[in-house]
Amino acid sequence: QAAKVKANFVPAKEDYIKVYNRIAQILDDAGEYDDGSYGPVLVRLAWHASGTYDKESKTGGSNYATMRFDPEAGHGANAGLKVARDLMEKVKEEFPWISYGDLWTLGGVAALQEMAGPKIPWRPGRIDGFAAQATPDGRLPDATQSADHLRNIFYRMGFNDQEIVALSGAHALGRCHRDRSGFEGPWTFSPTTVTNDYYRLLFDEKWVWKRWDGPKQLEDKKTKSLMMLPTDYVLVQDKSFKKYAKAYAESQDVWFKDFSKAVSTLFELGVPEEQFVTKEPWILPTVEEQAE
Ligand code: CCH
Repeated sequence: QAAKVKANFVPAKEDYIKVYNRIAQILDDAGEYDDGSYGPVLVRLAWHASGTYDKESKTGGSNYATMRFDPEAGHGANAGLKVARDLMEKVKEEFPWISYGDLWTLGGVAALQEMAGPKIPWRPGRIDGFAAQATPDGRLPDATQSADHLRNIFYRMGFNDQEIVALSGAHALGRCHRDRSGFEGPWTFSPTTVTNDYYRLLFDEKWVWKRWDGPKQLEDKKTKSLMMLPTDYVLVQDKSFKKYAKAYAESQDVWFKDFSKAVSTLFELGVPEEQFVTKEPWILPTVEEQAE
């Protein structure tokens, strides 16, 4: 009888808000982990689950949550994301009706919004797929490469130069981990708050190649405590990218607007329109707004 009730359960917006709130609680369970929040790694999970999309073959993207399966789980780009998948598994146990694709992208939305970012329009409808739908390695960007590579990877998802630059500002958050990517350090001084500091720092600081035995990365000459990947630095070297990076450095509002739109699109890559339960994406309230 209980199983039958569960099978007939049709979640409403309020139910997704409950999941959002549970994720918001988990963000702060981080304790000594990194900078005290699981937010950045959850954003990265949502992005890597979505960024495998190929618009030509219409494969990859967030629909089937194929990073649950090997070999995709073990792809080099996904190193360290087990932390995030395990956190989301706890939520899945409490809300078994939600698909993994919805859960992981909602995790990204909750993390960004709760870390003072813009609202990310989101809607449910992703379904759980199978290992056979997992994507081949090499679909996510390689940080050691140049502008051509960034364009190849992001154009394949359907994005343009402006969107590439807007999405990259997510590196205001979190850090690189030696034991995950090989790179080391945070991009900004406030890695658990969504700000346009990533762009500001790219222009305002003097960036020099770090002398070390690790992969090629830059450090800020002044404090040597921040980093940029070769692919981050490309945004102020390539003429077309630089124009957008400058605009985002000058206005957080302009960036928030473009970032919100691009992230919302990113998280829906690979999901057939007819699968979504609503035409108009939802703007979910933050925990703070719900308390008002
Ligand atoms: Fe990223 N990212 N990312 N990134 N990323 C890394 C960490 C984060 C690239 C490489 C890396 C986006 C785009 C790119 C986040 C969000 C986004 C790391 C360190 C590498 C390397 C991983 C580690 O060691 O833990 C490259 C190349 C690109 C090319 O464009 C986009 C787009 C987004 C989201 C919209 C976030 C957040 C992190 C921090 C994760 C953490 O654990 O702190």
